[in-house]
Amino acid sequence: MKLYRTTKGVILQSGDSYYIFQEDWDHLINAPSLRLELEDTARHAENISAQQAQVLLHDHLLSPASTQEVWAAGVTYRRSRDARMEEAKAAGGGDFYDKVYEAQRPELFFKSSASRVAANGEAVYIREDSAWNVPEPELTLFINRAAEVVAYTVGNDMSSRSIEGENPLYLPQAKVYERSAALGPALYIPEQELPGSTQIAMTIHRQGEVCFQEAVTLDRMKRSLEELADYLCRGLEFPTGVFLMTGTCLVPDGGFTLQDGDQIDITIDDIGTLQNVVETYRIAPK
Ligand code: DO4
Ligand code: MG
Repeated sequence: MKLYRTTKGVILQSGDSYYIFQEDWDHLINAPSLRLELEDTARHAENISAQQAQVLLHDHLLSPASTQEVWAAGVTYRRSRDARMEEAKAAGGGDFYDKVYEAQRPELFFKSSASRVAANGEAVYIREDSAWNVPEPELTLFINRAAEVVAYTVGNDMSSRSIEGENPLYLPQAKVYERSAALGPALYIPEQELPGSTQIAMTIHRQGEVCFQEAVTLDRMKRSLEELADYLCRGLEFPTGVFLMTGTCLVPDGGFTLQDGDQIDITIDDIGTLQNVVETYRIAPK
């Protein structure tokens, strides 16, 4: 089952059927038995055609984060560790990434408030003061107020590698800025846990040509999803739940940096495709 937040109401997709209904999003996604709740909703809500649903989703889709904070895990895949050790070597920060990859406690950092998140189809930003910018395609968990992982979405943890590489203490500036997080298009509520064979794929188009394309499976992650959720909820409560990006394994080579107009497509099996176009964020002069 998939849930979409739109300006016209909540859209539920169950198999090939679509339903629309009015309900408070935060209340709904924190329901104690979300799948059962949605099965019940499907029996009473207004049925709409796939074509009507596509029009609503095209014109009125919002990000799945209405009030929820977005957090992120780092260095959960070997590829991310290696790339970051390389970029931070000159600054003397390389060892920290290796240590956190091996440590019991994962790296977790605050990524975005809900109001800064880009929805599917909206622009994601790169910073004007950053020379090296990359997208990070990440399976993203929705953890409800009771600290249970109940749904998944596609996430993009946009990052400045030049700022992070200069000094790991600059991580918040490399990671947290306007529209540096994208989520969507839907919340996927599966019957069972996601299999390790779940594929995360990213394609970047520049002026109509593919300039990056790679894919990886979830079983390459060093940590379990539950472990990440558990650490996040050890010292924090989230009254309306929280989104947690789970780290990247797809890191473009050193010569690659995003440009204005690049189109980023991130697809995760069964969950969907998150598509955003890149823009440089310029603060208007005061
Ligand atoms: O340690 C810096 C961030 C790592 C990260 O965002 C990732 O591995 O996905
Ligand atoms: Mg990341």
